[in-house]
Amino acid sequence: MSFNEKFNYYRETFEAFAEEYFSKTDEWDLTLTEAVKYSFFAGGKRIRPVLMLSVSDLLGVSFGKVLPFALALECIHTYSLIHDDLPAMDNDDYRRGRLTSHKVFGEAEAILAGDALLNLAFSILADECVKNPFDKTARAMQIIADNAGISGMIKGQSLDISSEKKNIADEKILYEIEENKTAKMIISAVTVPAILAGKDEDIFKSFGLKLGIQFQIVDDILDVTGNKASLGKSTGKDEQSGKLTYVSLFGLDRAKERAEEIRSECKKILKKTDNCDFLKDFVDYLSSRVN
Ligand code: GRG
Repeated sequence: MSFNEKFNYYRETFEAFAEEYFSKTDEWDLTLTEAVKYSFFAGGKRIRPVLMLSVSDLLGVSFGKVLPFALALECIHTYSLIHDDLPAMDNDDYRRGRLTSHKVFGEAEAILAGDALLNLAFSILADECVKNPFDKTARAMQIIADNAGISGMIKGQSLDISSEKKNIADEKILYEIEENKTAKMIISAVTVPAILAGKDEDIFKSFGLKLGIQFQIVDDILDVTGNKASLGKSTGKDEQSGKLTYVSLFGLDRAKERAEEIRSECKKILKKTDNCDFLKDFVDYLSSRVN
């Protein structure tokens, strides 16, 4: 299978599982259910579930076992996008090619849709712990919680907002933002299968960190060079709001060079693992988004 075929296979496997899961949620309040599904099925790339399924394939973890974790992670990711788009945060009108949740359902409903997705994630993970009361399941849930929370994505978002407000231009803080806001969720995607398989997490953790930083720098570059039609969201926002990004600190050319350097660093880490062609191609796929 080519990289694209495999990517689509993982993506469709995830999509079918998510659709089946959400089809059983009709008893929920109608407007809120609609708001939750509107964002969840808005056509995101599903990068985190795809990565989780590919590492599971690599390590021999069954999809049946890992899919609830992928669903929980994508619920957390979707909630973070809904909240990030709110007027109190990035104040965006478009996401995933359509109007943002608060533009369609109003702010209160958008906040609740995000809250519902976050709680749903932990409900799904708790169900897994109840069904499989083993250390590995609880440890996988712990990693997802820590990486999404106050020592992870939320910390990164908070640093991002405060650096913007205080006009901070500091490389150390930039790295902390990239690491926490973006990379920690990617780290969860690639380490959960290793935990479930009882394999060494460290290689996947360091790969996830590098890949996440590459992902964020590519996102910063696309905010300058990309367009709304292909990205599905407004561009030029970082400069407008005075955001601290790799591009704002070092310029576009250096950001492109750095993305290339990190691409090689990701590949170097993968040399320590067998049969990881899909992950190597994934690194190239990320880079290709800006080339
Ligand atoms: C609100 C707690 C809280 C956190 C928000 C996700 C986020 C943190 C901010 C969004 C802005 C941003 C640039 C985040 C970095 C991660 C990133 C590039 C997210 C977009 O992820 P994609 O490209 O989106 O995977 P799709 O729509 O494809 O799922």
